Amino acid sequence: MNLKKAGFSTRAIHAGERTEETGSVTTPIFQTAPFEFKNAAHAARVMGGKEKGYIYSRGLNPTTEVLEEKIANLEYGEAALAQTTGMAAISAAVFSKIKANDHVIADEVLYGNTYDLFVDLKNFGVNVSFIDTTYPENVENAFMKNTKLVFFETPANPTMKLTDIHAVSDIAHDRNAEVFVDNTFMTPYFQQPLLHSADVVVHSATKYLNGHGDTLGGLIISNSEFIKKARHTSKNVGGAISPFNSWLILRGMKTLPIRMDRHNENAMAVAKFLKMNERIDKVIYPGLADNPQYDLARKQMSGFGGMIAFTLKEKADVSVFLDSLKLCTLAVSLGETATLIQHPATMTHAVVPKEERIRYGITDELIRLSVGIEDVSDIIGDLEQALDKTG
Ligand code: LCS
Repeated sequence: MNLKKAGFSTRAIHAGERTEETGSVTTPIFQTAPFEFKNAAHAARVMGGKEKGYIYSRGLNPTTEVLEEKIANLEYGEAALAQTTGMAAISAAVFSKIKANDHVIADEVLYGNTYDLFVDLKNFGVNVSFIDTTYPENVENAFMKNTKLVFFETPANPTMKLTDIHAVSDIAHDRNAEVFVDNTFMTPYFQQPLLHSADVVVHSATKYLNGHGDTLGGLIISNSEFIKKARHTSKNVGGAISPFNSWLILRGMKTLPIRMDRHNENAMAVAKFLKMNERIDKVIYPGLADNPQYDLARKQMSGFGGMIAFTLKEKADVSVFLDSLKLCTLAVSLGETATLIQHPATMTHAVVPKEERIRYGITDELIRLSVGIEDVSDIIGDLEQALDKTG
């Protein structure tokens, strides 16, 4: 069957899968570090890149390769590289693109460690401007002669603001720079940045792609030439994922479409509930029709996902509310079956200096909710009883 033309769910299950050698119905876990060469001449051909072959799992592993082929298919890329964490994927992608004396434009709202990575780049002679990429004109104005890369998340962690992938890609390409998009929150089920002209997509596969909160993982998707460079970087930096973790993510990805539909449906109901509650000031969910970026959401996303940001009216209510929850789990991470809730200012974004994070909208009153796939009445019931304890 031509999987390129098959529907998303069929591709999520079958793309890349390689079972023909043994008849195994699921992809086996090749839990090995090295691979045996047939003979010295074979070793010379494989080591010299004249023949494809497995050498050592830091570079290529058959189980991980299936994961790479599956995500490349789903994101409409030519190739992909799997890494041990989302941060390993982001750093391998960035290190494969930029060098000393380059300039990078990054959105000011990024997952805390991604932000911190870009701050640290100055130690390597790379100049980074943090701006609000929500407004494409800001990106245009931030360009310098040596700008090589524009990096953003859409929706952004944790404020849920969106960036117009197509508009920013057009601006960057006119100026000889590339656009990297972190697609963790949407997954390829709801958003395919490469189809909106982005050059590279990165993921924390720890989140929705794996979906069960039991492994870390990261992915880079792009054209074959870029992935070749990234694989070279990864071999030197050493970010290879373990075959077992690749297998867990592969297993998770097979149910991605049905999980995402449920996350989306539950989050919409929860966002509508939160909007009506008097203890709450603002609810930011791209699927709410009065969200200022609703039109952009509809243009570049086919669903709105499971992530919601909201602010309580009173800062003092934050800890009372969080401590009163019984079903929603107080934990970082996101995108798993269970509903997770956290306080960005003291948790995921504690590394961002206070003044900056407040300027970016990561205030002390902001709460981030990763709506799970439990019965939505139970999620809402738990939020309601905890909100009732505040004030
Ligand atoms: N990109 C985004 C958008 C993320 O949310 C995260 C992690 C990463 C990249 C890094 O991925 P990792 O290395 O953890 O696989 N976000 C987390 C969060 O919001 N809470 O804990 C981790």
